[in-house]
Amino acid sequence: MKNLRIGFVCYPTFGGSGVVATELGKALVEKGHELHFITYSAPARMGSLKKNLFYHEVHMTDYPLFDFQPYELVLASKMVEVAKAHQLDLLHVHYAIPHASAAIIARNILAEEGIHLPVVTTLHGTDITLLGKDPAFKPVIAYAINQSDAVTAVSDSLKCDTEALFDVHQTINVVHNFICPTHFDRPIDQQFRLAVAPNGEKIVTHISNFRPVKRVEDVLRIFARIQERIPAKLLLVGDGPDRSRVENLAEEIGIRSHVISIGKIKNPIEPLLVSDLFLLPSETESFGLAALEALAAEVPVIASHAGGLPEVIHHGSCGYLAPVGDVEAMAHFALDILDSPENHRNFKKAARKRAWDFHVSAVIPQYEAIYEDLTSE
Ligand code: GMT
Repeated sequence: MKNLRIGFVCYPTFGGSGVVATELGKALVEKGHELHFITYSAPARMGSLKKNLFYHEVHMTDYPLFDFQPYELVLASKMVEVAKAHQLDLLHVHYAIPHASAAIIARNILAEEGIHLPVVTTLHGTDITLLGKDPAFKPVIAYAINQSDAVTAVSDSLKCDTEALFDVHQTINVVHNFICPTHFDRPIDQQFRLAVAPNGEKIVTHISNFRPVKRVEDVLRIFARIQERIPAKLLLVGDGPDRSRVENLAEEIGIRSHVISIGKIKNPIEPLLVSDLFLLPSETESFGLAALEALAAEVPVIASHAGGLPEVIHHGSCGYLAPVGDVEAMAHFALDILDSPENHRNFKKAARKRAWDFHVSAVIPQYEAIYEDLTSE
Protein backbone atom coordinates (compact mmCIF):
# COMPACT_ATOMS: atom_id res chain seq x y z
CA MET A 1 0.00 0.00 0.00
CA LYS A 2 1.09 3.62 -0.44
CA ASN A 3 2.62 5.41 2.52
CA LEU A 4 0.16 7.58 4.40
CA ARG A 5 0.33 10.67 6.58
CA ILE A 6 -1.64 9.75 9.68
CA GLY A 7 -2.70 11.83 12.69
CA PHE A 8 -2.77 9.79 15.92
CA VAL A 9 -4.67 10.97 18.97
CA CYS A 10 -4.40 9.14 22.29
CA TYR A 11 -3.89 9.60 26.01
CA PRO A 12 -0.15 10.09 26.40
CA THR A 13 -0.09 8.36 29.80
CA PHE A 14 0.83 4.82 30.87
CA GLY A 15 -2.72 3.48 30.31
CA GLY A 16 -3.19 0.58 27.90
CA SER A 17 -4.89 2.65 25.19
CA GLY A 18 -2.01 5.14 25.07
CA VAL A 19 0.55 2.33 25.02
CA VAL A 20 -1.22 0.51 22.19
CA ALA A 21 -1.56 3.73 20.18
CA THR A 22 2.09 4.67 20.69
CA GLU A 23 3.45 1.23 19.82
CA LEU A 24 1.15 1.07 16.78
CA GLY A 25 2.29 4.52 15.65
CA LYS A 26 5.95 3.58 15.99
CA ALA A 27 5.40 0.31 14.09
CA LEU A 28 3.66 2.24 11.27
CA VAL A 29 6.65 4.58 11.04
CA GLU A 30 8.89 1.50 10.67
CA LYS A 31 6.72 0.53 7.70
CA GLY A 32 7.28 3.89 6.03
CA HIS A 33 4.17 5.84 7.04
CA GLU A 34 4.38 9.38 8.43
CA LEU A 35 2.97 9.62 11.95
CA HIS A 36 1.76 12.76 13.73
CA PHE A 37 0.91 12.32 17.42
CA ILE A 38 -1.50 15.02 18.54
CA THR A 39 -1.67 14.95 22.34
CA TYR A 40 -1.36 17.21 25.39
CA SER A 41 2.11 15.82 26.20
CA ALA A 42 4.53 13.47 24.49
CA PRO A 43 3.26 9.86 24.75
CA ALA A 44 5.09 7.99 27.53
CA ARG A 45 6.48 5.32 25.22
CA MET A 46 7.11 7.49 22.14
CA GLY A 47 10.89 7.85 22.56
CA SER A 48 12.76 10.50 20.60
CA LEU A 49 11.43 12.11 17.47
CA LYS A 50 12.89 10.71 14.27
CA LYS A 51 12.27 10.69 10.55
CA ASN A 52 8.52 10.45 9.88
CA LEU A 53 7.61 10.67 13.58
CA PHE A 54 6.14 13.99 14.72
CA TYR A 55 4.54 15.26 17.88
CA HIS A 56 2.14 18.21 18.11
CA GLU A 57 1.25 19.45 21.55
CA VAL A 58 -2.32 20.42 22.33
CA HIS A 59 -1.62 23.46 24.43
CA MET A 60 -4.28 24.59 26.88
CA THR A 61 -4.30 28.20 28.02
CA ASP A 62 -6.12 29.31 31.14
CA TYR A 63 -9.09 31.51 30.41
CA PRO A 64 -10.56 32.84 33.66
CA LEU A 65 -14.16 32.73 32.41
CA PHE A 66 -14.03 28.94 32.23
CA ASP A 67 -14.26 26.83 35.37
CA PHE A 68 -13.42 23.90 33.06
CA GLN A 69 -11.14 24.43 30.06
CA PRO A 70 -12.73 22.96 26.88
CA TYR A 71 -9.99 20.47 25.93
CA GLU A 72 -12.10 18.76 23.28
CA LEU A 73 -12.44 21.99 21.28
CA VAL A 74 -8.75 22.91 21.54
CA LEU A 75 -7.91 19.35 20.43
CA ALA A 76 -10.30 19.60 17.46
CA SER A 77 -8.72 22.90 16.39
CA LYS A 78 -5.26 21.35 16.67
CA MET A 79 -6.35 18.41 14.50
CA VAL A 80 -7.56 20.87 11.85
CA GLU A 81 -4.29 22.81 11.99
CA VAL A 82 -2.07 19.69 11.75
CA ALA A 83 -4.23 18.10 9.04
CA LYS A 84 -3.84 21.20 6.86
CA ALA A 85 -0.18 21.88 7.60
CA HIS A 86 0.91 18.29 6.96
CA GLN A 87 -1.77 17.21 4.46
CA LEU A 88 -2.89 14.28 6.59
CA ASP A 89 -4.61 11.40 4.81
CA LEU A 90 -6.53 10.27 7.87
CA LEU A 91 -6.98 10.55 11.63
CA HIS A 92 -6.81 7.53 13.90
CA VAL A 93 -8.13 8.28 17.38
CA HIS A 94 -7.78 6.01 20.39
CA TYR A 95 -10.43 6.06 23.12
CA ALA A 96 -13.86 7.46 22.34
CA ILE A 97 -14.00 10.27 24.90
CA PRO A 98 -13.21 12.97 23.92
CA HIS A 99 -10.98 11.95 21.02
CA ALA A 100 -13.60 10.54 18.67
CA SER A 101 -16.06 13.37 19.13
CA ALA A 102 -13.26 15.95 18.70
CA ALA A 103 -12.17 14.18 15.51
CA ILE A 104 -15.70 14.36 14.11
CA ILE A 105 -15.77 18.11 14.75
CA ALA A 106 -12.37 18.47 13.03
CA ARG A 107 -13.47 16.33 10.07
CA ASN A 108 -16.61 18.45 9.61
CA ILE A 109 -14.68 21.72 9.78
CA LEU A 110 -12.26 20.46 7.13
CA ALA A 111 -15.13 19.25 4.95
CA GLU A 112 -16.42 22.86 4.84
CA GLU A 113 -13.10 23.74 3.23
CA GLY A 114 -13.30 20.88 0.74
CA ILE A 115 -10.76 18.70 2.59
CA HIS A 116 -11.65 15.06 3.10
CA LEU A 117 -10.19 13.55 6.29
CA PRO A 118 -11.57 10.13 7.28
CA VAL A 119 -11.67 9.22 10.98
CA VAL A 120 -10.83 5.80 12.41
CA THR A 121 -11.89 5.31 16.03
CA THR A 122 -10.46 2.53 18.18
CA LEU A 123 -12.47 1.62 21.26
CA HIS A 124 -10.33 0.42 24.15
CA GLY A 125 -12.58 -0.62 27.00
CA THR A 126 -13.41 1.74 29.81
CA ASP A 127 -14.61 4.29 27.22
CA ILE A 128 -17.43 1.79 26.61
CA THR A 129 -17.72 -0.45 29.67
CA LEU A 130 -17.57 2.36 32.26
CA LEU A 131 -18.08 5.75 30.57
CA GLY A 132 -20.49 4.26 28.04
CA LYS A 133 -22.94 3.48 30.85
CA ASP A 134 -22.81 7.03 32.17
CA PRO A 135 -25.73 9.11 30.81
CA ALA A 136 -23.41 12.13 30.94
CA PHE A 137 -21.41 10.65 28.04
CA LYS A 138 -23.60 8.03 26.39
CA PRO A 139 -25.24 10.07 23.59
CA VAL A 140 -21.92 11.65 22.59
CA ILE A 141 -20.12 8.28 22.50
CA ALA A 142 -22.90 6.76 20.38
CA TYR A 143 -22.77 9.73 18.00
CA ALA A 144 -18.98 9.60 17.68
CA ILE A 145 -19.03 5.85 16.97
CA ASN A 146 -21.72 6.16 14.33
CA GLN A 147 -20.11 9.18 12.69
CA SER A 148 -16.63 7.63 12.48
CA ASP A 149 -15.61 6.37 9.04
CA ALA A 150 -14.33 3.12 10.57
CA VAL A 151 -14.46 1.71 14.09
CA THR A 152 -12.29 -0.94 15.67
CA ALA A 153 -12.47 -2.66 19.06
CA VAL A 154 -9.62 -4.46 20.78
CA SER A 155 -11.57 -7.69 21.45
CA ASP A 156 -14.72 -9.58 20.46
CA SER A 157 -15.93 -9.00 23.98
CA LEU A 158 -15.64 -5.21 23.60
CA LYS A 159 -17.40 -5.34 20.23
CA CYS A 160 -20.30 -7.23 21.88
CA ASP A 161 -20.44 -4.79 24.81
CA THR A 162 -20.48 -1.84 22.41
CA GLU A 163 -23.27 -3.32 20.32
CA ALA A 164 -25.26 -4.18 23.45
CA LEU A 165 -24.89 -0.72 25.00
CA PHE A 166 -25.36 1.53 21.97
CA ASP A 167 -27.54 1.69 18.94
CA VAL A 168 -24.59 1.18 16.61
CA HIS A 169 -25.06 1.37 12.84
CA GLN A 170 -21.35 1.05 12.16
CA THR A 171 -19.50 -2.18 11.51
CA ILE A 172 -17.08 -2.74 14.37
CA ASN A 173 -13.88 -4.46 13.26
CA VAL A 174 -12.06 -6.43 15.93
CA VAL A 175 -8.32 -5.85 15.86
CA HIS A 176 -6.70 -7.39 18.90
CA ASN A 177 -3.95 -5.65 20.83
CA PHE A 178 -0.44 -6.79 20.06
CA ILE A 179 3.14 -6.96 21.26
CA CYS A 180 6.53 -7.12 19.68
CA PRO A 181 7.96 -10.26 21.37
CA THR A 182 11.52 -9.33 20.48
CA HIS A 183 11.27 -6.33 22.87
CA PHE A 184 11.26 -8.96 25.61
CA ASP A 185 14.39 -10.75 24.40
CA ARG A 186 16.87 -9.31 26.83
CA PRO A 187 18.71 -10.57 29.89
CA ILE A 188 17.00 -10.51 33.25
CA ASP A 189 18.27 -7.76 35.53
CA GLN A 190 19.65 -9.97 38.32
CA GLN A 191 20.24 -7.00 40.62
CA PHE A 192 16.58 -6.06 40.34
CA ARG A 193 15.52 -9.65 41.00
CA LEU A 194 17.77 -9.77 44.07
CA ALA A 195 16.43 -6.46 45.34
CA VAL A 196 12.86 -7.76 45.19
CA ALA A 197 13.51 -11.34 46.31
CA PRO A 198 16.85 -11.48 48.15
CA ASN A 199 16.35 -15.09 49.29
CA GLY A 200 15.20 -16.56 46.00
CA GLU A 201 11.49 -16.13 46.80
CA LYS A 202 8.97 -16.45 43.95
CA ILE A 203 7.97 -13.08 42.52
CA VAL A 204 4.26 -12.53 41.95
CA THR A 205 3.54 -9.33 40.02
CA HIS A 206 0.59 -7.04 39.37
CA ILE A 207 0.72 -4.00 37.07
CA SER A 208 -2.17 -1.57 36.69
CA ASN A 209 -3.49 1.92 37.22
CA PHE A 210 -4.88 0.91 40.64
CA ARG A 211 -8.46 1.83 39.78
CA PRO A 212 -11.35 -0.01 41.49
CA VAL A 213 -11.98 -1.98 38.24
CA LYS A 214 -8.60 -3.73 38.77
CA ARG A 215 -9.62 -5.22 42.16
CA VAL A 216 -6.10 -4.82 43.55
CA GLU A 217 -7.38 -5.89 46.99
CA ASP A 218 -8.01 -9.32 45.44
CA VAL A 219 -4.37 -9.33 44.34
CA LEU A 220 -3.34 -8.99 48.01
CA ARG A 221 -5.76 -11.66 49.20
CA ILE A 222 -4.57 -14.11 46.52
CA PHE A 223 -0.96 -13.33 47.38
CA ALA A 224 -1.56 -13.79 51.13
CA ARG A 225 -2.78 -17.35 50.41
CA ILE A 226 0.23 -18.07 48.17
CA GLN A 227 2.61 -16.70 50.77
CA GLU A 228 1.19 -18.99 53.47
CA ARG A 229 2.41 -21.96 51.42
CA ILE A 230 5.59 -20.85 49.66
CA PRO A 231 8.15 -18.07 50.16
CA ALA A 232 7.06 -15.28 47.83
CA LYS A 233 7.17 -11.54 47.26
CA LEU A 234 4.47 -9.39 45.70
CA LEU A 235 5.71 -6.77 43.25
CA LEU A 236 3.18 -4.00 42.64
CA VAL A 237 3.80 -1.71 39.69
CA GLY A 238 1.75 1.38 38.87
CA ASP A 239 -0.17 4.04 40.71
CA GLY A 240 -3.72 5.22 41.04
CA PRO A 241 -6.57 5.97 43.44
CA ASP A 242 -6.49 2.60 45.27
CA ARG A 243 -2.75 2.42 45.86
CA SER A 244 -2.57 3.73 49.42
CA ARG A 245 -5.69 1.74 50.45
CA VAL A 246 -4.03 -1.40 49.10
CA GLU A 247 -0.77 -0.68 50.92
CA ASN A 248 -2.77 -0.19 54.14
CA LEU A 249 -4.56 -3.48 53.58
CA ALA A 250 -1.18 -5.21 53.19
CA GLU A 251 -0.30 -3.90 56.65
CA GLU A 252 -3.65 -5.01 58.08
CA ILE A 253 -3.39 -8.57 56.82
CA GLY A 254 0.24 -8.88 57.89
CA ILE A 255 1.97 -9.13 54.51
CA ARG A 256 3.41 -5.60 54.22
CA SER A 257 7.03 -6.80 54.48
CA HIS A 258 6.44 -9.12 51.52
CA VAL A 259 5.03 -6.38 49.29
CA ILE A 260 7.25 -4.15 47.12
CA SER A 261 5.33 -1.28 45.58
CA ILE A 262 7.40 0.65 43.03
CA GLY A 263 4.81 3.01 41.53
CA LYS A 264 4.75 4.15 37.90
CA ILE A 265 7.48 3.13 35.52
CA LYS A 266 7.89 3.87 31.80
CA ASN A 267 8.12 0.31 30.59
CA PRO A 268 7.00 -2.84 32.42
CA ILE A 269 9.48 -5.16 30.69
CA GLU A 270 12.10 -5.14 33.49
CA PRO A 271 9.68 -6.13 36.29
CA LEU A 272 7.96 -8.69 34.07
CA LEU A 273 11.23 -10.38 33.17
CA VAL A 274 12.02 -11.04 36.84
CA SER A 275 8.48 -12.27 37.60
CA ASP A 276 7.29 -15.84 38.13
CA LEU A 277 3.56 -15.19 37.97
CA PHE A 278 1.25 -12.32 36.99
CA LEU A 279 -2.12 -11.57 38.64
CA LEU A 280 -4.93 -9.65 36.90
CA PRO A 281 -8.18 -10.28 38.80
CA SER A 282 -10.06 -7.32 37.21
CA GLU A 283 -13.79 -6.78 37.46
CA THR A 284 -13.75 -6.28 33.71
CA GLU A 285 -10.98 -5.96 31.15
CA SER A 286 -11.65 -5.38 27.47
CA PHE A 287 -8.38 -7.07 26.52
CA GLY A 288 -5.73 -6.95 29.27
CA LEU A 289 -2.61 -5.66 27.54
CA ALA A 290 -0.63 -6.07 30.78
CA ALA A 291 -1.51 -9.80 30.75
CA LEU A 292 -0.28 -10.12 27.16
CA GLU A 293 2.95 -8.33 28.05
CA ALA A 294 3.40 -10.79 30.93
CA LEU A 295 2.92 -13.75 28.55
CA ALA A 296 5.52 -12.25 26.20
CA ALA A 297 7.96 -12.18 29.14
CA GLU A 298 7.21 -15.91 29.71
CA VAL A 299 5.16 -15.20 32.81
CA PRO A 300 1.99 -17.28 33.31
CA VAL A 301 -1.12 -15.26 34.18
CA ILE A 302 -3.94 -15.85 36.66
CA ALA A 303 -6.86 -13.63 35.71
CA SER A 304 -10.59 -13.27 36.09
CA HIS A 305 -12.89 -14.83 33.54
CA ALA A 306 -14.12 -11.42 32.40
CA GLY A 307 -14.36 -9.32 29.26
CA GLY A 308 -11.70 -10.07 26.66
CA LEU A 309 -9.32 -11.91 29.03
CA PRO A 310 -10.44 -15.37 27.80
CA GLU A 311 -9.47 -14.23 24.27
CA VAL A 312 -5.90 -13.77 25.50
CA ILE A 313 -5.35 -16.42 28.16
CA HIS A 314 -5.88 -20.08 27.38
CA HIS A 315 -7.11 -21.63 30.62
CA GLY A 316 -4.83 -24.45 31.76
CA SER A 317 -1.96 -23.80 29.37
CA CYS A 318 -0.46 -20.29 29.68
CA GLY A 319 -2.41 -19.43 32.81
CA TYR A 320 -5.75 -19.87 34.51
CA LEU A 321 -9.07 -18.02 34.61
CA ALA A 322 -11.45 -17.92 37.57
CA PRO A 323 -14.71 -16.09 38.30
CA VAL A 324 -14.34 -12.43 39.33
CA GLY A 325 -13.68 -12.23 43.08
CA ASP A 326 -12.90 -15.93 43.56
CA VAL A 327 -9.61 -15.41 45.36
CA GLU A 328 -9.57 -19.00 46.67
CA ALA A 329 -9.65 -20.45 43.16
CA MET A 330 -7.05 -17.95 41.91
CA ALA A 331 -4.71 -18.78 44.81
CA HIS A 332 -5.22 -22.50 44.17
CA PHE A 333 -4.31 -22.05 40.49
CA ALA A 334 -1.32 -19.88 41.41
CA LEU A 335 0.04 -22.60 43.69
CA ASP A 336 -0.59 -25.25 41.05
CA ILE A 337 1.90 -23.37 38.85
CA LEU A 338 4.39 -22.09 41.42
CA ASP A 339 4.60 -25.22 43.55
CA SER A 340 5.69 -27.54 40.76
CA PRO A 341 8.86 -26.67 38.80
CA GLU A 342 7.70 -28.84 35.94
CA ASN A 343 4.30 -27.17 35.72
CA HIS A 344 5.94 -23.77 35.97
CA ARG A 345 8.30 -24.58 33.09
CA ASN A 346 5.42 -25.78 30.89
CA PHE A 347 3.26 -22.75 31.65
CA LYS A 348 6.17 -20.41 30.92
CA LYS A 349 6.78 -22.04 27.56
CA ALA A 350 3.09 -21.90 26.68
CA ALA A 351 2.95 -18.23 27.75
CA ARG A 352 5.66 -17.20 25.31
CA LYS A 353 4.08 -19.26 22.54
CA ARG A 354 0.66 -17.68 23.14
CA ALA A 355 2.17 -14.17 23.04
CA TRP A 356 3.44 -14.84 19.52
CA ASP A 357 -0.19 -15.18 18.37
CA PHE A 358 -0.43 -11.42 18.97
CA HIS A 359 2.69 -10.49 17.06
CA VAL A 360 2.74 -6.89 15.87
CA SER A 361 3.50 -8.02 12.32
CA ALA A 362 0.12 -9.78 12.11
CA VAL A 363 -1.80 -6.80 13.46
CA ILE A 364 -0.34 -3.89 11.48
CA PRO A 365 -1.72 -5.16 8.14
CA GLN A 366 -5.21 -5.29 9.67
CA TYR A 367 -5.05 -1.58 10.47
CA GLU A 368 -3.44 -0.83 7.12
CA ALA A 369 -6.29 -2.60 5.32
CA ILE A 370 -8.76 -0.32 7.10
CA TYR A 371 -6.70 2.76 6.21
CA GLU A 372 -6.42 1.68 2.60
CA ASP A 373 -10.14 1.18 2.35
CA LEU A 374 -10.78 4.74 3.54
CA THR A 375 -8.09 6.51 1.57
CA SER A 376 -8.57 4.84 -1.79
CA GLU A 377 -12.21 5.94 -2.01
O1 GMT B 1 -7.00 -0.59 32.03
C1 GMT B 1 -7.24 0.60 32.11
O2 GMT B 1 -7.94 1.12 32.98
C2 GMT B 1 -6.64 1.53 31.08
C3 GMT B 1 -7.43 1.44 29.84
C4 GMT B 1 -7.06 2.51 28.87
O3 GMT B 1 -7.95 2.95 28.22
O4 GMT B 1 -5.91 2.89 28.74
O5 GMT B 1 -7.20 0.13 29.29
C5 GMT B 1 -8.13 -0.39 28.39
O6 GMT B 1 -7.46 -0.45 27.14
C6 GMT B 1 -6.39 -1.38 27.06
C7 GMT B 1 -5.73 -1.25 25.69
O7 GMT B 1 -6.62 -1.57 24.66
C8 GMT B 1 -6.91 -2.79 27.32
O8 GMT B 1 -5.87 -3.72 27.22
C9 GMT B 1 -7.50 -2.82 28.73
O9 GMT B 1 -8.07 -4.10 28.96
C10 GMT B 1 -8.59 -1.77 28.85
N1 GMT B 1 -9.02 -1.69 30.27
C11 GMT B 1 -10.23 -2.11 30.67
O10 GMT B 1 -11.07 -2.56 29.91
C12 GMT B 1 -10.48 -2.01 32.13
